[in-house]
Amino acid sequence: MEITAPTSHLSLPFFDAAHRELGARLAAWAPRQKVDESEDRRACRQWVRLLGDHGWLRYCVPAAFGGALEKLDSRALVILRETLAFHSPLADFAFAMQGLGSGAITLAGTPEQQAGYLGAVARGEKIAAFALSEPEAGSDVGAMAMTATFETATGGADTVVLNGSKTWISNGGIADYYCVFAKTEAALGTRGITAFIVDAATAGLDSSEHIAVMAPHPLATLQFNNCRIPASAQLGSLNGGFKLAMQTLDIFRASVAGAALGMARRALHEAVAYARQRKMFGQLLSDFQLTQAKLGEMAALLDAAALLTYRAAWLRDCVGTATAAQAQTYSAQAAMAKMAATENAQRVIDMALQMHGGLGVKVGTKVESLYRDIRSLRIYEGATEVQQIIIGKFCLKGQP
Ligand code: COS
Repeated sequence: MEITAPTSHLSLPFFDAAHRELGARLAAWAPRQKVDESEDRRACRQWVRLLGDHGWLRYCVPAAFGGALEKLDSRALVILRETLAFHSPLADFAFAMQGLGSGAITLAGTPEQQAGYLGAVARGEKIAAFALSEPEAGSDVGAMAMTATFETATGGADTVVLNGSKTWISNGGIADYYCVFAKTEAALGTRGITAFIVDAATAGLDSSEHIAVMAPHPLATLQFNNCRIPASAQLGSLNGGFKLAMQTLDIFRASVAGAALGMARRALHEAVAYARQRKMFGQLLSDFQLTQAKLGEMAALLDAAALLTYRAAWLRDCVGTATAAQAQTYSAQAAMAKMAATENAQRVIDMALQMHGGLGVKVGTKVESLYRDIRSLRIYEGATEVQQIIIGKFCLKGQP
């Protein structure tokens, strides 16, 4: 039986008619796609191809470069991720990484860089990746050790030489290019980082070290060994890389919340369906007040997170981030959304699993895979603790 993602939340005033149409169209399309997900890298490539062929990746880039909408629309990103994650967390991953891996080019790329990469990302012809984290620099981005050194050749073009390593890189090993952040001024911490676009085939870049994780998806450690790229591959301003990384993450953090909502909605759907048919002690599981109370708690946790998520996305789309105060408010609200949605989703999924009893831990059941799928969302793109710090700093500025 085909399971379709719910769309009733799209009637909330945060959304307009185009969002409702998008959500309904995707909810009808997603359950009909059949991808063998037993091998994560092959499956991810297949999802990128499918999402590209059917136009969904066009929401990852602006219209000037083949995108569906004039600019990146946070509410569309949230709806897309929520709906895809309801059906397949790997499909959501494939979609999200095309956006995260091209976001810095959308925000700060030269016209040549935008023309060279964004259309191909939107068609699913180039797989994108965002390379920020290092073995000793995860949450503490300013501690990164990877270096980028400019060399001026006599009579030739300037070259940048990259040395160091990146880790936990989603799409590592299958990406066609990486947006890489490296130190251009070692002593300047967050103020000494610059971004570069590095094509995967560049000599001196090794992406072969695959990292196996509990919910398999393409993930690798990258080694840069005297990796030489043209100076024209610099992305954004010199030493402006930290802010560019944060601005990129700001857009996609609200969409991580969307993905968490999709997984939580699926868990609630599974719990309700199971409670309605499972018999015990002479009645249905759904007849027990204990079950009803749990379902009530799950639904409220989900809706609380959904409202924060849609508010953050609406704020970015409709109020904007043009002034410093608007940008800070948006950062804090996106952080609240990511924190609440991923933490609440973990609880909702855990409750759904508990309701399934032994079946909940049987490999291959939907709640079992959701339990593994949700865990990394509380860590990647800024762990819950990082979101708490962002929100806390905002409160201390007197803007709760
Ligand atoms: N947009 C624009 N500028 C921002 C910004 C944002 N969202 N956040 C911070 N900045 C600016 C600050 O205004 C500050 O500017 P000045 O140097 O001009 O004063 C600068 O960046 C440094 O900011 P801050 O002092 O807050 O940096 P910290 O080193 O304290 O880092 C955290 C703050 C922890 C919040 C940040 O490093 C972070 O988000 N870490 C998590 C990284 C992450 O998500 N990793 C996962 C990688 S992708 S899977």
